Amino acid sequence: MNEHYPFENPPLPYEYSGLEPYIDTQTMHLHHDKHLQTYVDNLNKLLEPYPTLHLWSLEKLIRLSDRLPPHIQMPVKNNAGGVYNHILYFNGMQNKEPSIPVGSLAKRIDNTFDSYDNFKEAMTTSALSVFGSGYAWLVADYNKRIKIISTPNQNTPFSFNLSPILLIDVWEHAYYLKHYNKRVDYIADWLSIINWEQAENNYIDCK
Ligand code: MN3
Repeated sequence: MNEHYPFENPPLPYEYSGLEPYIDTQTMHLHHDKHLQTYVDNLNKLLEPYPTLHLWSLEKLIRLSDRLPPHIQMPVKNNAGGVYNHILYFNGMQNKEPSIPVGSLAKRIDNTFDSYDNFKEAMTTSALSVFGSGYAWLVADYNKRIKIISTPNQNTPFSFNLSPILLIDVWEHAYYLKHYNKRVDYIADWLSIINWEQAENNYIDCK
């Protein structure tokens, strides 16, 4: 699923209420069923007239957006980014196990940030620094070195040749119903439900 056009909105990997009390059920309904669905629908509408693009993956559409017909470059990049980022974000959370780094990524976080607490602080600072809408990311370069970056709008780390490991959506729709304007509280809640097994898999898969 979602190898190429027509893209679909995959179901959440947990119940809508599965992240309570950190992220509320209503936010998850709106975020998945309305926001992500809109990106999926817009992307499919944009690609529909271009059969030659129907076998392109999401990642290829984002990475090679400058090879698309000029007038769809920006909207495809934005909407493909919206689909890619949200699926990664939803898959990157869980509320079943204690949320602590595992495997090779846990070691790398200790080496890079000295401690998990320092990592959390750096991630919080980055997520707070996003002006307006965007994301904070843990990413890896081609040497598997990791760092934290932030991006505006629906941009992705692919523009910098970096591979995503995990991300936090700091668009207000991700937290406003529960956390109001207190982004810092939402970040703390997100840090409690990171799916570190998934992050480790993403790290292992980094090219
Ligand atoms: Mn969002």
